[in-house]
Amino acid sequence: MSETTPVTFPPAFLWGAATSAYQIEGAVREDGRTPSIWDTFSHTPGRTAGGETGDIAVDHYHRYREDVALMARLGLNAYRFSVSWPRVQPTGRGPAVQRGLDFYRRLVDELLAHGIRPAVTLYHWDLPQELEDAGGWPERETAYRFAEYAHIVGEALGDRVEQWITLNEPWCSAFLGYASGVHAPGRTDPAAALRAAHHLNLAHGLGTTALRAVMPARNTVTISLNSTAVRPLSQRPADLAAARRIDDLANGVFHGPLLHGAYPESLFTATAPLTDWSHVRDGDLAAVHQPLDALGLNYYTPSLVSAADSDAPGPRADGHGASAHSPWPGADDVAFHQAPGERTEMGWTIDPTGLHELIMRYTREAPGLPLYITENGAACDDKPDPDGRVHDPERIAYLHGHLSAVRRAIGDGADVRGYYLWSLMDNFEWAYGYDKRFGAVYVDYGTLERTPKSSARWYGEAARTGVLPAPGTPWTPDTAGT
Ligand code: GBH
Repeated sequence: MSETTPVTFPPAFLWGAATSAYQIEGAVREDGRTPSIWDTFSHTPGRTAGGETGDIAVDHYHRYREDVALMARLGLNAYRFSVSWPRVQPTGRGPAVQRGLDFYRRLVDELLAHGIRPAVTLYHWDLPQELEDAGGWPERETAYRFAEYAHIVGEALGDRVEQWITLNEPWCSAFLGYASGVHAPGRTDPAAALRAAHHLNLAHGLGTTALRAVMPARNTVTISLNSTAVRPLSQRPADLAAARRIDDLANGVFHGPLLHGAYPESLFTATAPLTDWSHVRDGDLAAVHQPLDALGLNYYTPSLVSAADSDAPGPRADGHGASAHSPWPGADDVAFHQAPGERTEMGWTIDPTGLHELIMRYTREAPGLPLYITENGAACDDKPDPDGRVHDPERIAYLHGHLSAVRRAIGDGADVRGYYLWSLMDNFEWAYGYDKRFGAVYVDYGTLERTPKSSARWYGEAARTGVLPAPGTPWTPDTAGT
């Protein structure tokens, strides 16, 4: 496709935006909600930038009608949100709190009334604190509790929501939560993180079975993975081996059981000093290996790795974020490098070829399975102009590049059915607090007023027409519309 050919998508393509409960809802003590691990973590000094929390976030719990109306005005036809587990089951066990469920019933009704298709994520990192106190994801019991919770939400919303996602990015839950500790619950125990990864896989499998038992057969169940495009720094055998190690820990640990019913042998070998994997019981892999209706992919940036002894030049990034502890159990001899190219405000290199590469990998590994890009987007240095408008040409360029990569993959035979921009609006960016803005809609954190950025108008135009507008005019400052 040449630069000037219009980039056109199939008519049924879903043009969505994504959010998650703790990042937007606020109202953390209302209607029976109890603390999740993210409430505890964000209220622990030193855990998040500036000690920021999701106590108020962007107050979506009270402003959901306004937010849905805004999505409809922009022209989106899909919305991915998550349900807060401690709103529905405050202790992580037992009967549901109806007031908690009612919020999501109202939200779904509002979306459907505006012609927006809801996609529900059951778990976007906010484990009820009581379940963490009982051991959290390293304990098998948590997977059974998740299945019960899935049953409750499936029963309540299954008649109106067709698209279901069990877990968001189990890699982050397991390895950022329990190994590097930069995410809640902030533990730094690599063996526990590997157990957590298995119990998250098990939770997905048991949760899928529970959902299907209570929902109409037309509904679809999937999982959103932050699969990683892992690139070796060079073709040296040591660097290729390092890339394979990270591929197992980033991708194989989930793709293996989910798509093929087995963990990679090489993962067992590499982690043998940490665990004998005896927490994987007979029958678990069959439980995890449910036929999926689709696959969800969240993509931001590729990873560039080498053997730690590599003498290659160039700046280094350790891939550990703010922690001295690695999120990669058993891979202390692997070095992470900054991939070349422009970066977003997160410091993540912008590289749409990684998205194309992962879509084509899924197409090979899971033939026939429809794919959704369940998150993709960029943090930019957004500031309102004196006239109050917010212009974000960098985000438009990012979206144009990545949506073009999606379109290219469709041309190459991939069955991508939709795209959810991360994120609908600026929100609580976990350990980074409110400083990193991922929204297509700007939020003034003083007034909580919402203002669509130029990228929101650009994306809305793409959603309404099915064609990517050129990234330049009329989206540039002087000519952009309202
Ligand atoms: C997603 O996580 C989350 O689902 C969403 O809630 C969040 O707001 C959004 O992305 C933006 O962060 O860590 O330097 O080695 C994405 C988490 C980002 C983790 C990329 C791995 C690799 C770069 N992933 N990261 S680095």
